[in-house]
Amino acid sequence: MAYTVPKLTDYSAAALEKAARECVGACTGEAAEVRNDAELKAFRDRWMARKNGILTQINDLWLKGAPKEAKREAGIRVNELKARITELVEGAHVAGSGGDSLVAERVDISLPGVRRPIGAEHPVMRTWREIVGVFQKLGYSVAEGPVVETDYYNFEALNFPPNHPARDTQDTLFIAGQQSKPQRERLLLRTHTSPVQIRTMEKMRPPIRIVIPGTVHRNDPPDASHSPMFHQIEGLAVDTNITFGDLKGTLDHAMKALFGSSVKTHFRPSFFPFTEPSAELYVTCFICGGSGKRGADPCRPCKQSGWIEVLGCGMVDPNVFEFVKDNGYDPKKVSGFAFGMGVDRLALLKYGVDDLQYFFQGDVRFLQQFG
Ligand code: 2U9
Repeated sequence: MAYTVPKLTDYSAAALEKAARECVGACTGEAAEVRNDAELKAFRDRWMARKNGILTQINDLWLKGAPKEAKREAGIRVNELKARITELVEGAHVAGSGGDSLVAERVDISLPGVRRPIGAEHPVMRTWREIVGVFQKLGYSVAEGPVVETDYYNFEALNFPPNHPARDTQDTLFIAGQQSKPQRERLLLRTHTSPVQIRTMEKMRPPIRIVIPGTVHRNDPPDASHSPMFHQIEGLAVDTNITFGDLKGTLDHAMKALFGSSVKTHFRPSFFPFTEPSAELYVTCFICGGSGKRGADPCRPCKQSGWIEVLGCGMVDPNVFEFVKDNGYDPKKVSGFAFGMGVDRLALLKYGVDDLQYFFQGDVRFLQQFG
């Protein structure tokens, strides 16, 4: 039988307690019977409707009808009851649709688990880590520095004098609104990580062996082999009596560690403002093994030459040491070699990717191949 609010004649504590217990019992029972949204609405209305809902009836019948001396006690009881009923009605839900019912919490352990896709290291970062690791094993420390640099550290201290045409080889992104400053203080996005070598030499006296990985920017529109942002790793070794032979031995070892012990290295003369003499380093193409052919087809990465250019290097130009001479880098007393490589380009070659843009688009289908 559906619950109806009884009239109270006995206002003793025991009678009020009994009436409240029956009311809560009825409400709990009805809440458990709710089967769908329409029933849930009807249940809520039946108990909570301002006009003639059960709580309103209780208020009218039990409270307003209470004799004067019982009003206070009845008021406390009715308020407790209202709170409990409100709690029950608000917590009610359609059976099986969630909430705190035991049925809803039952877990089907025969269902497959939730698969969490496991990420993979980005191929550029993996190449970065591998290269840095090779030099760390040789005793090199890792140094890092700011991406927004001054003209002084990015160009002047690296032997690119103001207005020198060598600056045009690195199309630079300048920070706006710097014209009122002296040129050497103007800010730009570093075009190479070389400023960090200067900053490190200002702080640390020779001998030093450092590698500097980092992002650099150039005003190059993006295409299959260019990006306005890319990654470089540069290295610097300064000591007494460092020779071009040390440079060749170090880089030959590094290339074998990176690309396999069978690669051969080959140096060709080049020019950079900050090194003299300068060279480009080539390794035997690790796609075709130096033959220039892939089966009957020509090998594309090395353009059939059998050699791939991997980095630039050279002996630090004495003019560069002049800028840090006061910290122990007197070009008459010390010498050093430096090298620089594009991490993204090496990752392209290593993984046989034909478009640099894939690295920066964040397409999961591309990245999943490296998982
Ligand atoms: C100091 C002195 C010398 C760093 C060097 C190169 C040669 C080089 C390029 C490789 C591809 C840049 O990413 S890339 O476009 N780099 O060829 N970099 S020597 O020489 C230094 C650096 C700092 C103080």
